[in-house]
Parts: sequence; C-alpha cells; structure tokens
Amino acid sequence: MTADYSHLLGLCQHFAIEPPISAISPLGRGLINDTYRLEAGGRAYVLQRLNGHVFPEPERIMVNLARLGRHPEPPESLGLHVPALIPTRDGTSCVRDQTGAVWRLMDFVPDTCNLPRLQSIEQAREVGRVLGCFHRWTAALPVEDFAVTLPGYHDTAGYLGRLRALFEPGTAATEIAPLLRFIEARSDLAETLDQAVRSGRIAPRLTHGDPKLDNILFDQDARRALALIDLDTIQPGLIQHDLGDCLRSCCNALGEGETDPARVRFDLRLAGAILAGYAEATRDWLSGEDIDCLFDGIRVMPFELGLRFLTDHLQGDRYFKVDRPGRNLIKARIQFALVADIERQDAAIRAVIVEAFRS
Ligand code: GN1
Ligand code: MG
Repeated sequence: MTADYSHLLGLCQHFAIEPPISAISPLGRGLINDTYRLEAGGRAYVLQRLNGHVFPEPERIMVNLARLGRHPEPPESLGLHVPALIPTRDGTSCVRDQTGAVWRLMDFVPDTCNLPRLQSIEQAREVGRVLGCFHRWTAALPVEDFAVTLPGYHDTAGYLGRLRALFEPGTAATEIAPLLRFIEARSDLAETLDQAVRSGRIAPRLTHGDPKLDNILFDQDARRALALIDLDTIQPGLIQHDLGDCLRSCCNALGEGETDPARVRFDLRLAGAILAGYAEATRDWLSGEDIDCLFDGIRVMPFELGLRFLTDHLQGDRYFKVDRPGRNLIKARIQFALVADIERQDAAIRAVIVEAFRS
C-alpha cells in the first residue's frame, strides 16, 4: 500500500468495517469526485470524497441515499443491484475530514466488470433494461421525499445563459466562433423539455442523473448488466434526460475521449437495442407523452454536455477534471458532433423509439 494513503486510513477508522485495511488504490474514471477501492476483513469497499465545489450540500446526497435504502422492495426484486452505504461507527452516513470535505463508504460490487464501450447488441439491451428497472424501482417512492443535490443540473437554458455571458457579441476567438454559431442555431433546444414540463405533458420523477456506460457494471462474462453505480446525482428530474444521457454515452462508440469530431457517429443499432431493453421494463408505466419526449432528451443531452465542457474550458477547467489544458474544448467538439449526427438521423431515431415501445 502506498504511504500517502495514510490520511485515508485515518478516515476509514470511522466506518463500521472490520480492520485492518489491507489494500487501497484509486478507482474509476470519474470527472468530479475522488474514488478509491479498499479491502478490509476479506471484503472490498468504495471510498469516495464528494466534490464540495460541485455539490453545495453533500449531506443532501446522503439523505437521498438513506431514503433510497428505506425502499420497501430490494432492487434485486427487479433484477438490479445498487451499492449499499456503509454507516459510520456512530450510525451516521458520512465523515467530514479536517478540510470539511465529505467522505462516504459503499459496498464494492464483487465479480463485475466495467465496459469501455459496448461490444454487442445484447449488452446494449442490458443497459436499457437496468436503466428501465432503476426508473421502475424508484418510481415506487414519492419524488418529493428526495432533495435536489445539484440545483440547475439539467437546466440547459441556464448553461446556455452562462456561456453567453462570457462574450460580448462578436468577440469570440476564431476557434470558438463556429461552435457558438452551431449553439445559437439550436438555442430553442435548451427550452424544449422545460416547456413540456411547464405545459404538463411530462413531470419530474426520480432520476439517476448520470447513467453513462462507466456507471453500469456487468457480470464477469460481460453479458448481463448487474448494477447501476454512482448514486450522487439521484434527484428529482426527467427520465428523458436520463435516457438521453445513457444513449449519449453508449451510442457514441468512440467515447467521450475521442479527439476527431469527423469520426463521431450515433450508433442507431445500439440505440435501438438500449431502447428495446428500456421499453421492456417501462412500457406499461410510461405515458404516450413521456415516450413522445424521449427524442428531445436524446438530442439535448450531448448539446448540454457540450455547453458544459465548452464553458468549463473558457473558465479555466474549474469543474471537470482534465489531463491537460484544451481537453474540455476537444470534448465539447465531440459532443456537438454527436448532436449533429443525431440530427442527421432524426427520423430514423424517432422510428426506433416507436418500434421499441410497440407492445
Ligand atoms: C460527470 O464525475 P462523473 O464522471 O461521474 C458529470 C456528469 C457528466 C459526466 C460526463 C455531477 O460525471 O454530469 O455527464 O461527467 N457529473 C456531474 O462524463 O457534473
Ligand atoms: Mg457521476
């Protein structure tokens, strides 16, 4: 074990696990929190430091997770696992370190693997199934019992407003100007789902908030999706945003880290399979309006993430972790290329949605 994990060992003493800690190592590719895998007493755990700059009141996350833990049915009854929180020895759900940062401990889901990209239609169907199961499972809880952990998280118009505020009209650098033109040509997109909520067509439900491929664990044969992890962003929201975000991540087979926008494609076959798996779990529960609005969620999510990456680049990479300056700009271009390909395939994607929900 590397010496500089000693501060983590100190923190771990507060949690109700069997000492000693026999191993600690960094875990995952998250862009916001710091995550470690640790082993103690023959079991594995996930230790996480919540990013206090991103989550204004991290305790709200813990309150939401505790509420989820009081669900009358285990998620396994629907074929889904979500990691359990390990309480502290005092019975609380997290620990604050001397700097004020919040740490929490969860079960590490054993015998699972994480896929950098989907390799088959069957895997895609599984992704849709677990997200659908998660929405079905959480729908049994009153959405008003859950706190908003990240205010404005999917307020696309808010992100657009903050990006616009960085420029006097016509003053953008030449490398940014074409992106701004692309964005302005789609400014109505930022309002579409909000309007659907305001007019009562769709309503907030409990959402996962980050159902990207990295956050779905498969069994060791990479056949069956077993678990949905990364539960920080569970909060009231729109299932259209969740499904759109899932497709944004899974159907861009080259991944968020691709560097050439010209190569980016939205894979319609994978999308069809994810939607079919999702529809299997949700068909008898979603309304026609919910389904009609799914396409807007698919189109808006890469647009919104592109706005967020671009804004962060222009503000000096304060929000998303980057490996080098300029990375957020490249990532923004990739997301906008995905928006463009989704628009090119507009009719085909809408047809795939209809097909998936046909019972
Ligand atoms: C962030 O930290 P991570 O990797 O779980 C972000 C998501 C983005 C995602 C893009 C709280 O998630 O919204 O979709 O990066 N989470 C937050 O990879 O902003
Ligand atoms: Mg996350």
